[in-house]
Amino acid sequence: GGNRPVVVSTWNFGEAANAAAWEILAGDGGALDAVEAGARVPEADPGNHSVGLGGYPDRDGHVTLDACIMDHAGNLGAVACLEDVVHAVSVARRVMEKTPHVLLVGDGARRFAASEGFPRQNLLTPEAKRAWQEWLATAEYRTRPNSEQDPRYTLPDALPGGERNHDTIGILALDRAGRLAGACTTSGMAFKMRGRVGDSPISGAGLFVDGEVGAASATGVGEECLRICGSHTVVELMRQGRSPERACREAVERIARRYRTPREDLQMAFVALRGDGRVGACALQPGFSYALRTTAGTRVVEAPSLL
Ligand code: SD4
Repeated sequence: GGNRPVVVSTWNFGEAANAAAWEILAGDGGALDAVEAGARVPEADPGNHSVGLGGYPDRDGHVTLDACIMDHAGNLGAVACLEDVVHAVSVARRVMEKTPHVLLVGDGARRFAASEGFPRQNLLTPEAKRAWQEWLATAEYRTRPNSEQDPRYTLPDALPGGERNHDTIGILALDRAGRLAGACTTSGMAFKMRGRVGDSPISGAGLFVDGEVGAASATGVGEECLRICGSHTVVELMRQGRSPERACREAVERIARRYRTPREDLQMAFVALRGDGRVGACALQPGFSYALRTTAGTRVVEAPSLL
C-alpha cells in the first residue's frame, strides 16, 4: 500500500476535516473512524453555514441535518431531517451499528439520538438566524422551478449577499489496511422547504462506497444528484474502468444533459476515491475544490468543470 492511507474531502475547508481524519489514519486507525472524525469538524464549526451547528435553517427557521456513513463492507447508516443534535454523522453511525435499519428521519431520529445519549442543542446560531430573517424579508416564494417540465417544484432563491450555500462535506478515506469508508453531512440547501431531504443522507446519491471498487461523494443541488443516483453512478463507472475523474465527469454530464440551456445557476460536483488510492473530481461549474491528504502532504485541488 504505497498509496495508503488517503483522505479526500469536498471544498477547501475539507483540509481541517482531513487533518482530524489523518490523525486516525496515520495511527493505523480505520477508514470508518477517520471519516466520522473528519465530518465532525465542520459539524461543530458555527462558521460553516451548510453543516451542523450554524447551518442555515429551512424556511420556517428549523435547522435540519442530513448525514450518511458507509464502509467497504456495505455497512450503512443515515439520518435525515434531524433536529437539535450537532453530530448527525455520529448519529448515522449509531443507526448503522445499533439498529436493524439504515435510515432514520425526523422526530424518530431525534428520539433515537437522545436515547443514545447525544446532547440536545439549539443549532440555530444568532448569525444564521439573522441571515434567515434577512432572506425572509426579501424572499419571493415564487422561485425557480427545478424541472423544466414541472414548475410546481421550486428551489430556494439565491442567498443574501449572493452567497452560495455549497459547503456540504463529503469525506472519503482509504486506510492502511486497504479499507474504504465515506461520510457525508449537511444542513442541506439554505431556506429549503420544511421536510426537504437532499442527496447527502441517501446511499447512492450523496455518498456511495463499494469495497471492491471505490467511493464517491457529492455536493451541490441535491435534487439533481438524487435524479441520477450520482455517487452510485460514479462508483459503477469506476467499476467499468473509468478513472475517478472521468467517472465524475460522466456523472456531471448526465445531470447537465437534462437541460436544454446550460444551468449556470446550478452547481453539482463529485469527488471519487478508487480502491488503489487514486482520486479524481469534476464539477458542473468552475469553483469547486477538494482537499486531499496523502503521505505526500496536504493539498487543495481545483477540480475541472464542464462549463
Ligand atoms: C443538499 N447536496 O442538501 C446538499 C447541499 C450541498 O454544498 O451540497 N451543499 O442538496
